[in-house]
Amino acid sequence: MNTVNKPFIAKHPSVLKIPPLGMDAGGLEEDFCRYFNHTLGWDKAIVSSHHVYSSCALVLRDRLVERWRRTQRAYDESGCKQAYYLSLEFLMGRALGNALLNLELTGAGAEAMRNLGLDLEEVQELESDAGLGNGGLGRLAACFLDSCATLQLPVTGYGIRYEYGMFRQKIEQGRQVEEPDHWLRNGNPWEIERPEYAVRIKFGGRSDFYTDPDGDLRARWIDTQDVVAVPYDMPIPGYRNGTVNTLRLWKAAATEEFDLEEFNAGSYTEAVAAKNAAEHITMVLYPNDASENGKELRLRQQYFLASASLQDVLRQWVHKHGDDFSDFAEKSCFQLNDTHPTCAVPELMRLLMDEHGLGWDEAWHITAGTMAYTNHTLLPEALERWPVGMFGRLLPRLLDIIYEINARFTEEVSLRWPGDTDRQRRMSIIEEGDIPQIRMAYLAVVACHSVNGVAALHSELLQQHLFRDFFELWPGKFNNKTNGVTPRRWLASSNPLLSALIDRSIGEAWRTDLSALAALREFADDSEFRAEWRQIKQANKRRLADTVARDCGVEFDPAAMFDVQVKRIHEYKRQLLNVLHVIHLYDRIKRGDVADWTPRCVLIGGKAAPGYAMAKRIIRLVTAVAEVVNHDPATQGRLRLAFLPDYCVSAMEVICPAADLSEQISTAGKEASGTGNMKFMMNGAITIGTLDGANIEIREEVGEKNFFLFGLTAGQVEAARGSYDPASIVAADADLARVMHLLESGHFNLFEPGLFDPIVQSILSPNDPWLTAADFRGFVDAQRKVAEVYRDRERWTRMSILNSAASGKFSSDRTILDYNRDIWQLSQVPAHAE
Ligand code: B1H
Repeated sequence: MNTVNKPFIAKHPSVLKIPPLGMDAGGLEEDFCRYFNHTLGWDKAIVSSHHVYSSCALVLRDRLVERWRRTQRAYDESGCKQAYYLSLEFLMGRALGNALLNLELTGAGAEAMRNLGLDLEEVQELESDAGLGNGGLGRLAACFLDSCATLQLPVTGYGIRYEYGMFRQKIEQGRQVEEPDHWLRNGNPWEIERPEYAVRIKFGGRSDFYTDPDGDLRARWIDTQDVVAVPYDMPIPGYRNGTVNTLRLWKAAATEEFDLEEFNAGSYTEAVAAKNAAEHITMVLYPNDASENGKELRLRQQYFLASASLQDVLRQWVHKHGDDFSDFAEKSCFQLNDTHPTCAVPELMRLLMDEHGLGWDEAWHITAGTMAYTNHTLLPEALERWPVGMFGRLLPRLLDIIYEINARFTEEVSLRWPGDTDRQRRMSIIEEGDIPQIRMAYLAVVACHSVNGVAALHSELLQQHLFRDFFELWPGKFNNKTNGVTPRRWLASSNPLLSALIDRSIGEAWRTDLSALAALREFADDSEFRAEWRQIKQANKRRLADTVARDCGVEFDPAAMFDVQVKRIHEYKRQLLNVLHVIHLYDRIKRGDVADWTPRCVLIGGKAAPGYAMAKRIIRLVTAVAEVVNHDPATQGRLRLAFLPDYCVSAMEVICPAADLSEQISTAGKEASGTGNMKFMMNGAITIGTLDGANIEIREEVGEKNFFLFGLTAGQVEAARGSYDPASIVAADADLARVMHLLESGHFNLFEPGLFDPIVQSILSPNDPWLTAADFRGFVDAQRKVAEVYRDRERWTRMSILNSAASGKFSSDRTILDYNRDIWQLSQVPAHAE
């Protein structure tokens, strides 16, 4: 490592004084002007709006850094146990509003901006989302960091600093078009580069076995092509508690000598190309929420993250304890966010054995003792497998270690079930076949001391199906941790009007103890309170209607019911079922079946993986149906449909406060948890949903009367396999038959015949895994009930309030306390007062 970049340890005490929280307001304006005039905005020729935003961000960052230092010092000095959340995705969204809220500066910030003739909300809009994630899994990681900081738990996030995050979605001629998301174009004021902590990452080469001076057989990984990982730190402020945790993101860079070697050989352009290849590793986020498997670059990303993060943790350990790892497992815990960072298992073994001289048993004890695995999906196509050949070429030393883990594990299985070779084959980490594959989920289960699912049903299904054999072997490893979302971003910050009403009614404690919202229950019977609740929903709906008008060109009437489904486009999530319902409503209107009609505006939004043709076609269907419905005079005042382009974190902040009805209609057993469902519930939307994922727990909390249930259960879905006959379902249901006829007749694709044939075929296929036709009747009936209840405004409002009131369980604070109680066992460590 470059000596110039060695950390400089300051001996002098900090000279910075931090005023108490909320008293930081003084000086906001001056500080802003200083940044704007002296550092950023000095070129008067360009009055750049992004300089306004950057100046604001830097003013706040200054107020975070001293607290950041003190928090990290408190962790370091207390010698407390620490946890590391390893994730290929952190879907952070915007940081400015969050920093203001957590520093208690929202009001003062707005005033400072006003005094300068600026509008804080407009400034906030200038920030690009940090879209370093696909959807639920990445956003969960972001909510968890917020909760850990708020609970003052010593948890560090480790991820990748993708140059390009989740693609931007445009809709052109009704179709999804992807555009690169160059979110760093204008710089990122929230990150601090830490070149002094850069580490080397090995790829390729081979294992070399040798006998050390003690006569022990050891291995080293040689002839490698190395890449450098450079950390960038982002501050994670707790809610008004002085704590600032760290999200450390790694960027890939070429090694210096690699450049030089090539350069000295006279091949300057090759040297530059090599540099490029190295930097490719962290260039772009893979945009698949249920992955396309087997891409080598993706494996490079995964190993890069695992190795860099582990080396970083071990460096800090060795700095304090030398090569004595006897307490390491008691003081550290790694939470693996799905199998994506599971290379951490063999990598920790390698580092401990090859680099720090430990024996296998000791290294295994530490690895198993520190690693915990969260599974997020049962979908077979999302279960990661790596071809042994590719893995061995890229990470030969890790493959040795995986083989050894598997050999020892297989031995354990054969001792437990002697002669059961079928079971040995079933449970093997290596799947044999023409192309042998490494089953990453099995590797994670074998190596980790804890395996959890993300909602009660999901955890149950993991034990009964995917990990059945393993559950038999080690029942104590398995546990559930129902997901949650942070109420700071998803209620306090995104819904200021409702937050203020709640504060006035029951106090402010809910922001850090969401179960306090239960006190809202008694207000459900207060008609004045209900009127206020309704007015706030109306105001939020007007704001969303503006967005929809601007981005979709569709007029939404805030007096109508806002029926919303926003999430990744995937067949199992059944946006298609939603569209079939819209077509059915349209058909009813055209038939004149409009007595006691409830006007409804249906909003659908979400991104399709670029290679997922069926998902893209479903988007095309939404836009085609919208085109017909919205332009038919008969639907005026009754029905609107819009597809919202580029659904993302900051869009959800406008959407969830404005929804009346939350669509959570996945095929039962397929959605591991869902987290959008929780954001909607907190903001007083009522759910129409299947018994899937966390919906089940949502319904339990709010009571069955306040939830619109429909559809097959996971058990019934399972049982339907082999006997499903959609054609006869269609034949027996006049409404569905009419909907199918409209689709088949080309009513929505007059100029593109055949466009929706694959969709029609999928619905009519006996092999349709999503059972769309099977749940149509139940869905339509439940929607009729929804419409009827919505017409009774007082009743609806009561249900809306009761949903918010019952959402306490779905705070990520509760989830994190569960992780901490059962898996991490960290102490809460307040930041140093000075
Ligand atoms: C979830 C993923 C996922 N489950 C592969 N699995 C990915 C799989 O890039 N990849 O290869 C990325 C993401 N994401 C979601 O996790 C579940 O579908 C949701 O039900 C759940 O709420 C969320 C958080 O647990």
